[in-house]
Amino acid sequence: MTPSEMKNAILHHLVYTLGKDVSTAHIYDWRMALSFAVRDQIVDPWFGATRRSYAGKLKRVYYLSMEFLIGRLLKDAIINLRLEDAALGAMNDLGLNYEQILEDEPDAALGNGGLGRLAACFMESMSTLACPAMGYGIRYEHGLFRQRFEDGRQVEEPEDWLNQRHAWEFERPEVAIDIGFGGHVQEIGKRANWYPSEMLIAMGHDTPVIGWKGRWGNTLRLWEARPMHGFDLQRFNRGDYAAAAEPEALARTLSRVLYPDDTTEQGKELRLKQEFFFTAASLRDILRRFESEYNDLKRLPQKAAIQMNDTHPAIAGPELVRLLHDERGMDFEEAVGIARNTLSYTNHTLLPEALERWDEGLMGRLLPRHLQLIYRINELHMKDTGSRKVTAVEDGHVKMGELSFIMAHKVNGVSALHTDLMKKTVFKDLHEQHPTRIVNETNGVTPRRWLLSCNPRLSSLITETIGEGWVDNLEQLERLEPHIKDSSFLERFAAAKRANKVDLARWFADDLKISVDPESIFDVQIKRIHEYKRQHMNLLETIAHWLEIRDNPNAGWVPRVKIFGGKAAPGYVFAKEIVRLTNDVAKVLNSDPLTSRYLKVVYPPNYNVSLAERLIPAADLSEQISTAGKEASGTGNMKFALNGALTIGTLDGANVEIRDLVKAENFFLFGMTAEEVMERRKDSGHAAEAIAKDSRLARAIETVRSGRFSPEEPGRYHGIADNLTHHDYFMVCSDFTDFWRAQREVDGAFGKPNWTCMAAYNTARSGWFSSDRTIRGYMADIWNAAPAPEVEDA
Ligand code: DL6
Repeated sequence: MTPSEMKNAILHHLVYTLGKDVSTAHIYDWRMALSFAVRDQIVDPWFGATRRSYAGKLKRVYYLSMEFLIGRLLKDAIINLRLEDAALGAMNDLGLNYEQILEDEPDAALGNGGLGRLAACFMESMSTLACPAMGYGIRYEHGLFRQRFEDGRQVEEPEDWLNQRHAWEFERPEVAIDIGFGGHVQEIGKRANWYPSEMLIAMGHDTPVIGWKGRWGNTLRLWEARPMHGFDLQRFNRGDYAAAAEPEALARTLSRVLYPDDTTEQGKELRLKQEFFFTAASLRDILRRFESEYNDLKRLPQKAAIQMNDTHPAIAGPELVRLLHDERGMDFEEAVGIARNTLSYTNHTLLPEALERWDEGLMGRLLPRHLQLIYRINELHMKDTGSRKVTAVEDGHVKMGELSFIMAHKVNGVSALHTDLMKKTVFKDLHEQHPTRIVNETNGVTPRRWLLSCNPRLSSLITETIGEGWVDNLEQLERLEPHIKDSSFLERFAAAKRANKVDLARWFADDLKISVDPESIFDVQIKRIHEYKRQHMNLLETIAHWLEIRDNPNAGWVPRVKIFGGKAAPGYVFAKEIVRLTNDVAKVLNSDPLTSRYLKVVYPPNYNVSLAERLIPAADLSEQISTAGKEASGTGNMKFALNGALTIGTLDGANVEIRDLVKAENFFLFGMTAEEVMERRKDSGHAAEAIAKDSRLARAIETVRSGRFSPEEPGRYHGIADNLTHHDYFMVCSDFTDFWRAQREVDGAFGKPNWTCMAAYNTARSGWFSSDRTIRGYMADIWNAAPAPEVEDA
């Protein structure tokens, strides 16, 4: 497409789709017009892919996920369709600011963090690899809350991405599926009819996901909850307006809000309903499609692979059995076998509090037939394995991890270490019973968004050096290695990083009113706020560092900007205290005339995908400092390494594999291993002992306790200080001394010529972390799916 063709398409949509005239158009109108013009280019390859899937009778992958953290889509589509020149040219011609238009798009924040972002990367990779696939999730009216700081405290506000029309989706009113809850079951022999007492409709909205060079396009189908019987006119005519609208409001509640990644009990019933709602709708849609092509349900596993992204869609097991057994008359054991061969399950966490368990009473009330089937699935499992242990139901709870395991033919972890720990801990017994079921698929990230799109300076340098094959074959980055000896390459590598830092510094100055020196180390920790991720350890080290600079301000300190980003779950009190402490520390340090030249803290609010795209290309140092054994994989760690940041990290999650690949000398390792953590935890005095041994740590904790960062409320952080001193489950104190050592090693290395070499090695050796590689692994090891043959560039 030429710039002038693009311009005409934009003007056409401005007038005929948006009903606006050039003289009255707002930035929103221009953004929508550009989006529609780009979307037009997606439709043909997207239709083509669907047609080829049907014509070739290709096996399809169905990715069921409660979360798809997709972020903005406009730039992604432009990049994948290679329309940058056309779009930029058209915008220039129209006298518009391209960057500003891209920035106008709201982030689709339909996820909490890693799990949801992984699902989004996978969707893009499946399209790039021409793997026929469909993503299924919920079209939340409000995605993850918007974070604001008030007096340093996190304030949550509703996120309203759908206030404006969503340019990328196609409404599918004809894809409307009845979903029931509650009611009673009438057993007929071993089968049963379920008569739900509450009904609503799941309506589909399709977003095309276009792969690299537009070779293939898959669909992300998100379900919206609609009432079965809308508005009650009789009640309305009687003047009871609120009651008239009630059924509609109740039904819509189901797809209204994304559950924050929370530990509270409230609202659990709604969450279980959400889980069943989207899973049941997706399964019915999948079976409908299958039955439109084939008439033998035994072939389902050959033609469909259904991936359960975590346990949120775990009800897929019993629901698929119900559809096959109760509704289609298949023998129960055969139905279980077919369901299992079709389903597979990804585990994303070993944290006990994050493993879902549903109260049997609640499950029986909402899904009476499913509970009966869960008991039968359990019995069958006991019979088949000769075990006397009831696995999926315990202490009045249905354990969704175990249920998923039993109903899946493959269960995967998301990094080598995590998979290994899964076998030894949460699924130890099940692993012994099914030794080949657990496999590893280390996570990955899409290089299109996480390098090509977010870091144009580094991308151009890479393409000029080794050609553009790396974009869909990331392991080609290895070809950069010989150039790391070349001083002009290194200069350009360093210049790209520096320019990214200058851009970020400008943004900090303009948007946050904080000035930072781009010559400083940009040290970044961005992720959900959680004790196991140990933002508070990072803060303690910052405080200790600050105190030391104050003691001796002229000791030639290496300047640093500590950058934090992340949201705390609204019900997670300790995490919210960490948020507040970060802001309070920033306030004190940034205004300290003795030290602020050397140390600043920046915490931009509302961390999201777009902010990550801004921060990662400018980072020198990536903080991956979780307590070993707790971070299943991490994917931020991969994005940073790919963009030439060095990692300071523990041997946790995928850090282990990153360090192996980028080599130990290009990684700042510290801390205990997962085994050492487990061993040390046995000593109840571990924290006190560590504090007694390290005066820096003791002083930093005492400074927090003293109220230095909260003079208006000196006791504000006693909770944090006490927790660290007496409890410290996540081993902040025991790892602190080594963390300090590693940070000083960073100071020593930064600014030396070798730093750029180390950074460039990180980029050159991160090719393995492409989500294309991960998806190839799923296709081969789990889905038994093949790419569509002979796809061509659009
Ligand atoms: O697998 C994606 C991502 C991992 O990289 C993170 O290490 C892990 O914490 C995250 N898990 C979740 C929530 N899990 N649950 N439930 O986001 O998954």
